[in-house]
Amino acid sequence: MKLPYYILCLLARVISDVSGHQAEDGSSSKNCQNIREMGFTEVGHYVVYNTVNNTEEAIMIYCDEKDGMLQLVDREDGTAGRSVARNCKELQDEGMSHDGPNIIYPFPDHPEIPVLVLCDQTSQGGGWTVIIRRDDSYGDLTDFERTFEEYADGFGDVNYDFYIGNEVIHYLTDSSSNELWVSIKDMHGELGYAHYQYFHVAARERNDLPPYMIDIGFYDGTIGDGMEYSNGMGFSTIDQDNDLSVGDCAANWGGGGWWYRKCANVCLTGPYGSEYFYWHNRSSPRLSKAQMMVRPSTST
Ligand SMILES: [Ca+2]
Repeated sequence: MKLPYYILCLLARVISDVSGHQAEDGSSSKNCQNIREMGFTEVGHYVVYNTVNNTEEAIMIYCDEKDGMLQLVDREDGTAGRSVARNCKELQDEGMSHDGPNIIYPFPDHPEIPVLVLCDQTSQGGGWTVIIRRDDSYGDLTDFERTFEEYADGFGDVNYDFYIGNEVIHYLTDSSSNELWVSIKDMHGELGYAHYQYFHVAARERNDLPPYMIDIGFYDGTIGDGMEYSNGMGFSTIDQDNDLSVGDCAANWGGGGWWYRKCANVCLTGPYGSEYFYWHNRSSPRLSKAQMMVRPSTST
């Protein structure tokens, strides 16, 4: 099977966190309990082996102090099977009840491919998959001046600041109707949110649409409908100008990728501390923190 480049990048990103473990007697770990019995006590991702149709299948699990077998579900024969959750809402349905990183399988054509994401299972009922997080209090800040390919693949660290990637955002929002929750903290410490009952990012390549076109609506919140101005726009980066400006918004606005029009009322990817990391119509538009997260719509 030939995998697209962005998926190989995602795989490399996830697998680098992981190592396989085998007991001294040669038997393979099947779950977090086995991992612990072998002396590993750290929370994190581990590879275990389950026998499926007489062959050993390597799967990745997330072992946590509280939830133990978070990433495992029981098969009918009593052995542990891999979670098939496509997003953090499905992980919540499987029992994940705290905030933190976990593995999802968001690609319908490649359901075997894991992606490490950050889940928020406590805000507004939980079930949220975080798609971007900025926080200028982190010690080693991630650079958001990136190419179109980097924004497609995602970058950063889910434990700190990161962008999940437009491929993942597309598939997360394409499988069902999704809502979006944006939370910000400005330079004066004021908090606010914007909630959109509808949020969709189209595919990278569709003849009739610009790449990763945003479709967003049904706002409520405390900080104003800053995203509406971007509605219907494709995604632009320093090396790919899909905006309606004569100039190049991404290149001229500090380097962040965004759904620029001429250019934008809000931007959550601009450089930390700059006027391009901001939410409009505020006494203090510059931001210190920002987060966007998505969840399958609960209302019909
Ligand atoms: Ca332009």
